[in-house]
Amino acid sequence: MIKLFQPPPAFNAANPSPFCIKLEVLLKMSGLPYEIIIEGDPRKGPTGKIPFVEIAGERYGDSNFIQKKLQHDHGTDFDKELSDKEKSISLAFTRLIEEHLYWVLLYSRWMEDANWPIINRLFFGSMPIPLKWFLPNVIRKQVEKQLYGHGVSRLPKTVMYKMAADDLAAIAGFLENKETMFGGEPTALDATLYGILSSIIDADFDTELKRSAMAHQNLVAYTSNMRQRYFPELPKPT
Ligand SMILES: N[C@@H](CCC(=O)N[C@@H](CS)C(=O)NCC(=O)O)C(=O)O
Repeated sequence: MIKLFQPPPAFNAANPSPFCIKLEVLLKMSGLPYEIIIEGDPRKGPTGKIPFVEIAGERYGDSNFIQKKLQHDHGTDFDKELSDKEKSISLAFTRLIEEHLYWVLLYSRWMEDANWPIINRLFFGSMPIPLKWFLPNVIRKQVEKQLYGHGVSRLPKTVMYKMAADDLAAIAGFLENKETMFGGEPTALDATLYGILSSIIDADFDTELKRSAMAHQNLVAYTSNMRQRYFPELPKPT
């Protein structure tokens, strides 16, 4: 049985992490048996990030690496219906989502003063005193450094959010009125896309990103359909 280590649902989404939502959707798509182990500390994983899995006693990190491992070890090819050209498009959108859009999401949650209290409460609220007096700000500083290292936070905020709005418009333009990105059964890209869209659209944060995403009716419908399909137990988003 595959063990999936991730934090519990939060913010009205299946998970506070878009990568955890993605991996859980991939596991659901694969039909392989798995159990969730609640783990909020990324340092317990082999790459220092969540999600991570344990398969036959070994721990593996990184959703993309785990996707490949499922394919290699269990023959679960999430993209078997796709042509080579579609696979190239899938990889390009995956990188757009994970290497750009995700970072703007991270900024909007951790750096915006209006949203920081929500993050602080969820991740640090149950910590004992005196940890919760100083640790949240230490970790927030680390996230600030990561965002600066990535480069996204060096831009004026309006430019950064406009670039993310362009990402969302590109995704919406490709999706059109299809139920999945490539029109057939959901593929790995749909797991990735749903992870980020649910984090933007369903999650209880009032962000510039959410407004940009919700301007695209097809993205809203897609997110709602995917939620119904993979997480029917979750309440309807407010
Ligand atoms: N490339 C990784 C990214 C995972 C990731 O960035 N996870 C975040 C949570 S959304 C994390 O664990 N961050 C903790 C940290 O960077 O210290 C994947 O695909 O799994």
